[in-house]
Amino acid sequence: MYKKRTIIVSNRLPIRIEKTDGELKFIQSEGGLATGLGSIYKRDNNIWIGWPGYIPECEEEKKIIREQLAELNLIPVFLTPEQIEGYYEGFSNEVLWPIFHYRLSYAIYKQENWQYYKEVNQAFCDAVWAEQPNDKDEIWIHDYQLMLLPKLIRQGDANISIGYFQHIPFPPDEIFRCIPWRNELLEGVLGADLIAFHTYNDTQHFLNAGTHILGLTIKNNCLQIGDRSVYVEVYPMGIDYDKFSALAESPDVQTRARCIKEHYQNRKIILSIDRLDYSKGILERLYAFENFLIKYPQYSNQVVLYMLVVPSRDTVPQYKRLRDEIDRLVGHINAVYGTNEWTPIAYYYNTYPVEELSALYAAADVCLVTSLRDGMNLVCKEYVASKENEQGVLILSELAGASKELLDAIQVNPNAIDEISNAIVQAIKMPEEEQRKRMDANIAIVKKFNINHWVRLFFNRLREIKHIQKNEMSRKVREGVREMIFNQYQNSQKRLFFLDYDGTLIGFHKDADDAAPTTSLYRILEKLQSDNENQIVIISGRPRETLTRWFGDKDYYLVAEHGAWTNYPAHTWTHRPQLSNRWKIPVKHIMTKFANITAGASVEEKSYSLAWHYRKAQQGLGQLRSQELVDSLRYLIPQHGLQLLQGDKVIEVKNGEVNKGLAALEIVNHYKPDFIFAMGDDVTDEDMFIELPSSALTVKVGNKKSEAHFYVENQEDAVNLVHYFVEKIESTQRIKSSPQTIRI
Ligand code: GDG
Repeated sequence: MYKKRTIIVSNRLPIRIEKTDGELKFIQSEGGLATGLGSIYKRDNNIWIGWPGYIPECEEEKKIIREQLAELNLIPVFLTPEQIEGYYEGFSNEVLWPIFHYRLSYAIYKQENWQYYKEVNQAFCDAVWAEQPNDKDEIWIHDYQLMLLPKLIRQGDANISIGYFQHIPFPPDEIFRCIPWRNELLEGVLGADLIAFHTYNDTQHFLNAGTHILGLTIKNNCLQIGDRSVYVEVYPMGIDYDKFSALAESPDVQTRARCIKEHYQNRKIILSIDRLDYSKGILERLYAFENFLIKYPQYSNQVVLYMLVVPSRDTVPQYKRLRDEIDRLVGHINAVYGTNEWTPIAYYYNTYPVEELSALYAAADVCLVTSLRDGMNLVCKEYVASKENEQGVLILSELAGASKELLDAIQVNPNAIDEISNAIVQAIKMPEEEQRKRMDANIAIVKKFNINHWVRLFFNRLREIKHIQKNEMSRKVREGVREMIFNQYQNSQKRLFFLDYDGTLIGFHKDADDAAPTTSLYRILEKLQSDNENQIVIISGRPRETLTRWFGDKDYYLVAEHGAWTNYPAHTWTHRPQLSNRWKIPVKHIMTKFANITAGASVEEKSYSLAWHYRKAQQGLGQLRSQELVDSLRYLIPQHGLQLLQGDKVIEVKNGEVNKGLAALEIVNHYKPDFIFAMGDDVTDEDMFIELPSSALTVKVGNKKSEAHFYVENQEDAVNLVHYFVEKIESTQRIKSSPQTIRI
């Protein structure tokens, strides 16, 4: 039996390669992601693909690295210095990073860097395919450096299982829109089946980008890409809780923590740890600390800000400038406010072993996180995990993803300098009991939603989604289904075809009158009707005058206004008896009011219904107003026994006794067909799918939730299906009528 594999792909492998005295050393990363995924990629024949962070000197060295990494289940993607410069530093860090952290003015758009980004994503794709994955395997792609990869991989296998997780924020769609290559980036990510972010807001921004920029259709958190449903969800990343909590308790770390406290002579230690990055709000933190020293001079000599900044990207000019500014500000504060016995800020630009971090977490009275934007921020979670038996207070930026989970931290706006200074005072003065209560609440969250939980949830959901997609696929009209329908067709003699009009036989137009039948549609319908055993029924929401204009001279039966009018059986129009129209006055009043405040919206009056169209209204605004309209109409609906239909860019209110289902059923009961085919795209067609006998072959246009047995992807495929019947009918007629050759 085939054992499925998990393939992790990220920009960097969870390894560092160092060369000392001509010897290569492989140092495994202790980062959160490496730990969380460690239990997966090290197992069986699972693998992790990524850049090893090292440029080999020759082919021979590449070979050695490849072999050594293979033993650790790691597959390297080697990059040239030009590729690293263009793809990583140029595009990822100078376009995507600033834009995704809401820093539009920091973005530098260079076409050549985009070319490198595409080239390297392709190189990653080649590396994935070199491992020959199949659709039983699972691929998990990490982060913004590889946004094109999901689609590139998908092109090699339509069914392969792909998850994408983005560790940094996703900005509002109007910010994302600024990137010249935004469509390609979005389409790239949408190659995945499950796309996940740390916070709900990020998912909403991504969904908005999908609908507003690419014009995709959406249902809840699911975007439709052709016939594939792509889910966009929230999976806040956790940390290895047990590791951090055990480390903080260990005797060595405890001893070191005591040393640190003694070194600072039991002054209150305010800790901050971040990579050098403008998104982390390091300068703002320093301004706030200075403000605190000015505003609360009584705390002079009683606190120390221990600030560890981890070197990062300091070849990028923006980062170099930031580093210089931090150096300057720290120097300024220490020089102006420090004394002989006291230096307010202990600043280190360095990387420490994790044991030292742990001791700092254990020793710190306050942890100060002031990110201006942060996907999650793991430092604050590590601090919390180190405080099972220690006191401590977390001050957390409300603009870090972690703030959505750690509600018991003191939350601050990182731009509000005064608010941060006050929060420092609140933290220093916080009674022990309150500290414990808040910390315990945060601990409970960090402990439960740990890194293993995160990995488990993600894979479970990816599997569920593949299952949902598979079910959807089995409902899709493809060759097997078409043949089955045609077999039934051939074994029947009295056939009814219920065909909805707009969105089924013809595409939507901004102007309803432009949606007249085309010559080719007439031709197809004529051919279908030309078999004496076939009977077409056009069943539509359109007024009867329009249907008469378009189909009045045909043998088809017509049902207008969702069933209020029908020309069955005598080809003359009759309407359902005793329909009241009194409700129209208040409903029309409300609809007109909304049409008057929404440019591009209009009210259509039919004999037994009123429709509020917003196809021509501004994207988003039309949707919003339609919802407000629905809310305003809500109380009138039950009062007058009405039915409210939310169709494609239309809100329609009609008499409750009128519906396509009842109209179709009446025809069926009278006509007594032995084959029923019904196809439609709208909510109004659902009534028909529900009411018709279960043996009816019902087809929904568009892969939306439906009572229909089958679906076709779009309006073109709906017409193609009718066309398919016609061709089949013609070819079987030809066979029947061609002279038989007699073999002797
Ligand atoms: C991105 C997103 C998101 C720091 N200094 C040292 C050291 N660290 C470790 C910390 C922590 C990690 O680095 C930093 O994680 P963050 O989450 O704070 O930030 P980013 O690196 O920007 O990560 C971020 C994250 O992805 C995960 O999705 O939370 O929002 O920007 O684990 O402990 N580790 C060691 N020595 C150090 O000096 N050993």
